[in-house]
Amino acid sequence: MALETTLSIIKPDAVAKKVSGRILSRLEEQFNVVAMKKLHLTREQAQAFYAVHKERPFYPALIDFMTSGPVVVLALEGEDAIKRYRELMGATDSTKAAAGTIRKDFGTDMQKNAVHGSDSVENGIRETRFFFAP
Ligand code: IDP
Ligand code: MG
Repeated sequence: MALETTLSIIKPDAVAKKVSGRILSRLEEQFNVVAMKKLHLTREQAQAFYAVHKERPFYPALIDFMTSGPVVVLALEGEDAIKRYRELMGATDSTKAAAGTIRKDFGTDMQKNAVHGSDSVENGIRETRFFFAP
């Protein structure tokens, strides 16, 4: 195991439902929150952040969703943080996420799934740098 950094975004659906504080509590229990800010993503920011998905059919709707309201962005640090945070988040489809996961408890469906999390060590570093200075 190694000390890793992963990027979390509390998405517009969760912020609108006023559960960002409850989600933050779960994150703080397991990770060191090294940076955090609330912002409203511009279309340019959302398009650049999700550029890897730009050929996917859900991409236009994803950009609309991610720019529909404010988000909370957090850099999380911990041992094995990428995998451990993916487990804490749950499956992409909130309706199929395991009991006790953030997406099961606060998400709605495949798109409105409450949180983002990096999927690899490299993307954890890249996505953290997208939002925060070193
Ligand atoms: P992840 O967030 O679990 O890593 P990704 O495949 O990286 O899932 O997709 C990024 C985001 O795009 C998802 O969290 C979700 O909000 C949205 N998304 C992914 N697949 C679909 C889909 O099939 N329909 C609608 N939205 C989707
Ligand atoms: Mg992903």
